[in-house]
Amino acid sequence: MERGRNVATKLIESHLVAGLLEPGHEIALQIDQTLTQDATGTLVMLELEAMGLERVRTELSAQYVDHNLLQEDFKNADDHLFLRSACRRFGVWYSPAGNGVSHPLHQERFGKPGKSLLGSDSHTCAAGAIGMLAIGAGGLEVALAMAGEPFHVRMPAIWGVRLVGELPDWVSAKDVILEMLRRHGVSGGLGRIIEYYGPGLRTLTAMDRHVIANMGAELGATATVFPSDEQVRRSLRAQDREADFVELVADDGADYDVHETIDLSTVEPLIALPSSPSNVVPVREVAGREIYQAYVGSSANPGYRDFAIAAEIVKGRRIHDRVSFDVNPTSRQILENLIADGHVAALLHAGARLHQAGCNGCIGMGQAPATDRISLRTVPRNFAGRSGTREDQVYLVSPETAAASALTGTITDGRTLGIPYPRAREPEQPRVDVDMFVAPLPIEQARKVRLEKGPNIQTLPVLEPFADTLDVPVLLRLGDDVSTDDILPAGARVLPLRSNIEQISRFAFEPIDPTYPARARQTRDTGHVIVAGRNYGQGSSREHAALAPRYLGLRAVLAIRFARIHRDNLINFGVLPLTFENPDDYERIVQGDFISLDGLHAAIRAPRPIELEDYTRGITIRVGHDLSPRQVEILLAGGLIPFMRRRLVSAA
Ligand code: MIC
Repeated sequence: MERGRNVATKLIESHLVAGLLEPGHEIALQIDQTLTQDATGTLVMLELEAMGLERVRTELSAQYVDHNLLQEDFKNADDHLFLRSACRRFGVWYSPAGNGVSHPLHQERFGKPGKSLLGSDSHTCAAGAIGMLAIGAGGLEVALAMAGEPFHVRMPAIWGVRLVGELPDWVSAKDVILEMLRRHGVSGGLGRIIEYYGPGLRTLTAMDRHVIANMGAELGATATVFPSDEQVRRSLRAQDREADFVELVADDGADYDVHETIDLSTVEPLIALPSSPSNVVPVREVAGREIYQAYVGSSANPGYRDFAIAAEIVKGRRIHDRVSFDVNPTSRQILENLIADGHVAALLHAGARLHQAGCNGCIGMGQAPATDRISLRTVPRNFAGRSGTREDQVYLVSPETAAASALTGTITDGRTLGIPYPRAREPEQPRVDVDMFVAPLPIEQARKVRLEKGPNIQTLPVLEPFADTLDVPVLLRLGDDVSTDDILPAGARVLPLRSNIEQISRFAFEPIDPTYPARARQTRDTGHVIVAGRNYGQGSSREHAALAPRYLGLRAVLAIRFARIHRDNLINFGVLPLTFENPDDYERIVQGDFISLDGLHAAIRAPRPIELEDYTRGITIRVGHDLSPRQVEILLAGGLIPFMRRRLVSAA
């Protein structure tokens, strides 16, 4: 008997262009909408220019300016103007600086249940909150989707998480996703779509679901989906968009490949300790530690409710005088509503520092904490140094825990404050402010638009085809869970260089080994490799983490296992991701060894292990890859841009 279909399967089937719906097989998906943000969007627009695209072919593409907001010099400002001109040129919606954070804005303004969304940001998955198939990817993949190409991904296993019960007071959606991270760690979601279902959904609003879906990225999941139900209808109605509501729920008797249950009534306030989102313990276990900063905001807690609850907790009280209480509103619209309802006044009066709507300190764009001092943040990631302070101590928490701790100056479980749990809900009919979104120009006008490029905006480096033989040194040997923040840091110093690969490459692996860029540069023509452990490249989708090392000579990475987006980014920029046939061999290669890989073209095309000679150690190690036939051709061409160019030429 055929089993009922779950929401994830329905979404995949309705977008399937090619491939078998069997976990692990490569499938091609039709993309309806795209999302780009400024830190990754400039490369995407340069890629569209390189492809000679006339106009995007999606149903809707939107570009947000939310990351690079500090303007210490001309670079970020130039990027904003470049993006505005590119939106006018290519037919993309433009959301300017100060309008707000891409993921919640996109969900509220453009998100549609049943549609697919591809975004050049790992947290694009947040829109799964309203029944979208929303996936984060590297910028090149998004550029292709904007050009009308399908997106290729391995068919994930569908992981059904049944929610029962109701969250207790002082516990909110952030604690649910922290509970998932406590149970499964930062690679627990690899190769999976997480689908939440069950009676516990009833009390979770669309923005609560956004919190949970957003940090599915921290589990390494391909996507997270929720059904489109009455809560979704209500959220669209609140944005004057009820007409866009479509019901999308699982069939009766729907089944899943993997099963899990969370009883919401048993979840307690949780906290992720430095420096991984999966170092989760109950807040009570670390209560009393002195803090320097409490921080509310980011795409991981973006709802009106998240700010309103913090405001209600501190209302009429004063924060501790050691604490920097940073409030980062999600959007112009949410800020207006918080002002109208008196919440901003309550926050300010209690001692909060109010910042502009945007990502801000979440990626180290300001608000860096003091050395070795504890910063409690509602953001999605706490990788070491990401805050901008090298010796940071960032803990991930709910808005309740952040606000309670701001008052006491120590890590505090709100339940011990001795005050009643305030009620704070999304307003049924908020003020809707969409005036700052700029609609695409009609095509006749768009054709005349010239891209406005400041001096820091450089064209992409040209990559040559992949070599048949590698005789190269191992320049780095890294551990498990290396993040793209380790590979190519963000922060106010480095983010302004996102449009300039030559400049940004000087920061590659800086947090791990600052000598790498100079050593690597010497191998630009001859090449080098890197050895890594499990879950290599977790975190952000920034393709700079693949392109900058490639520019410096990286040709292959040997790892025990790769994170999805970074692995694809490596291939798209002509770097071969190899895995150890026997994970124990990881221990046998040493930094500084010379290795050789021969006859690679034939070996990569053949489905058999490849022999790697480590001639410093006199050993042979078997490695393999799991590239699809399409990815093999992309790699051999030197990456996705030369591959597409070749395809376009042969089509012409
Ligand atoms: C992040 O949260 O790490 C970022 C900054 O949003 C990135 C994108 C980027 O590096 O520009 C992401 O999540 O993909």
